[in-house]
Amino acid sequence: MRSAPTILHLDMDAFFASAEQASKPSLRGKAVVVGGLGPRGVVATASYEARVFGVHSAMPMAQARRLAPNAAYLVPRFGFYRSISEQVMGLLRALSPLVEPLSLDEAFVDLEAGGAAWDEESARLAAVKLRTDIRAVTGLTGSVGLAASKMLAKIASEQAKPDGLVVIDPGSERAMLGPMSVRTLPGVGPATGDHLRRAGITTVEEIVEAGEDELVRLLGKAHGHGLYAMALAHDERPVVAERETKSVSVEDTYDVDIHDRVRVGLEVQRLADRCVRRLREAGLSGRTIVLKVRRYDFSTLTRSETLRGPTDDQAVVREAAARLLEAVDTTGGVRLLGVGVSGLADYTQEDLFAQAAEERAEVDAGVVEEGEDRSVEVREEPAERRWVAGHDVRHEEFGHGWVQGSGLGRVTVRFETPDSGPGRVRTFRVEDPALSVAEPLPLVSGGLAGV
Ligand code: TTP
Ligand code: MG
Ligand code: MG
Repeated sequence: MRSAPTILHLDMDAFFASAEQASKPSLRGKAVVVGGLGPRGVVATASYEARVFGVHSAMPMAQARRLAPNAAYLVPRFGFYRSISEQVMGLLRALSPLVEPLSLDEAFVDLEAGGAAWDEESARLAAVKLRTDIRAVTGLTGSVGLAASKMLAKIASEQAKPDGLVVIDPGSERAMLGPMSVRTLPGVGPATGDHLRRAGITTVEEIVEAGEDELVRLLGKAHGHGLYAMALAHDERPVVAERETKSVSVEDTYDVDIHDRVRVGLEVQRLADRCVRRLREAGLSGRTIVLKVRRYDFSTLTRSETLRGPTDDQAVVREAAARLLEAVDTTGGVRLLGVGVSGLADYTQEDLFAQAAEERAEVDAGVVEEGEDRSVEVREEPAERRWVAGHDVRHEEFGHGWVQGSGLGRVTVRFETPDSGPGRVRTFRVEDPALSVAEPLPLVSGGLAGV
């Protein structure tokens, strides 16, 4: 392990909710909950003001409404968050060629590789400047951890939340990790956490006490060995900009074409399970699930679906593959099937999967036909669903605003912009011709100017 804390981990604070607050001045300092508003909707995230009431990610929306009835409830705007994410990742890439994004709001940076830092002091300076730049460019805050390894840098940024910087001094790692929950360690999700708890292991210290042999007995060779090393704070994983392994996939060719739809479904499940096994063996998880089908006439097509966070969960990969299969015509018979996972990461965000699996409507679905241009399906929006809570609109007379609510043939709009004060609310008929859907405005006027 290196001797200076030059691995940086950044994670934006209450990302979706903060983006909404920056976009809508009337919501700043208020409880904001972003998530699916449908009957099975869950919370994507809550502003820190809403967390005070106990609202958190992956909680059913109905429960959030009971806890925080006066919060603002908004539908996620992934395109908007992605554009902010690109600005943030751009700032990170200016620091080092080795930037490893884990999700829209989170990445590792190897400061040493970019020459941006070589010891604790220079690392601290780079981190302070980064946080200032992020604020200037996006108007949002991010928390930063600095340490000598990826695992510890991530733990540090968690401790720094919200809007802070924490440096873990090399040498102090083991004492710090000892009393922490096993769930702090990478690769320990709810399932592994439960498994360890049943064996009487709840803290990192207890992993060390149990010993490597016991861990291997409980979790298998690769996982047990890896986790034991993490518990000792041994983490040599490099920050990788471009993963060498771009995807993990398995496929089978059949001697006789399969015609039976049920059998095709079972084969796809089996392949999904095998693929997950390979993924786990490699200690990876991935965001994009790919289904490959070669038909009786050798026409081959692939379908893919991108989840909001990386998964290595068998049920999630199975479900995604089954959904993708639904859209494929196999009536003539199939001669080859494959299931793959790409968009690989070595961290999983397990609460994301449950949500991704539940809320199909909000999953980014992409369709790739071999030999054709990449095309993304766009669904027609029904007229009555045009005014989505939280989305931006423009009125010919009153200018830019956002939908505060709609129903009974009316839509309520609050007219404000990121650099205005809190705005006024007006109500219109849903079919008012002066009102149209608008793109989000940049959070900081001038965007990247000066950076
Ligand atoms: P996180 O970084 O986990 O959470 P956060 O940024 O909202 O809050 P924190 O300050 O604790 O980092 O996730 C980033 C975004 O990903 C989050 O704003 C919304 C989305 N997300 C989901 O959609 N579902 C989830 O279950 C989680 C955890 C996050
Ligand atoms: Mg975050
Ligand atoms: Mg995050």
